[in-house]
Amino acid sequence: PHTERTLILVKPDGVRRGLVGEVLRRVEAKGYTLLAVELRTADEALLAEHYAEHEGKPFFRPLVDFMASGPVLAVVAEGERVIEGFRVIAGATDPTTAAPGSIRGDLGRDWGLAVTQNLVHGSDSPESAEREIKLWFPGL
Ligand code: DAT
Ligand code: MG
Repeated sequence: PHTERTLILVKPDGVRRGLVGEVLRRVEAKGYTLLAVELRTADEALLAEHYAEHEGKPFFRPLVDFMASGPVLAVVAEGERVIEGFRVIAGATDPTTAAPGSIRGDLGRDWGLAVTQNLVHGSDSPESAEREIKLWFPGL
């Protein structure tokens, strides 16, 4: 067995569009366990830290501004290879080419060049997951 934890975010576009339940439904239907779920508006410091790997890129500032534009649903989910598994459920970064059946492929609408508003975030490695869970849920 390879039980892991991952950090999932329903981004402000997903919350605004009422897709929180839809995302959680897909996570639970797959068999992952929810360990923490919290709706909150993140401040810029947290978001800059969360997206530290993208600092200096042209989309960094718009990305942080967008992520601070409203509440996000922060989730810690646990399960067998959940880090990779949720990335598959989320689909490719760009909603235009994300596969049908994935959250971004089925529901993403930010087609075109801007891929900032793509509904969800999922940690991309065990190291990222540990770092991000500590950041969003220091007590967990
Ligand atoms: P992912 O969220 O699939 O892990 P990422 O870590 O490369 O993608 O980028 C983080 C977020 O930044 C992504 O969800 C949307 C935004 N983003 C990435 N590339 C972008 C680009 N070229 N233009 C605008 N936003 C971008
Ligand atoms: Mg990423």
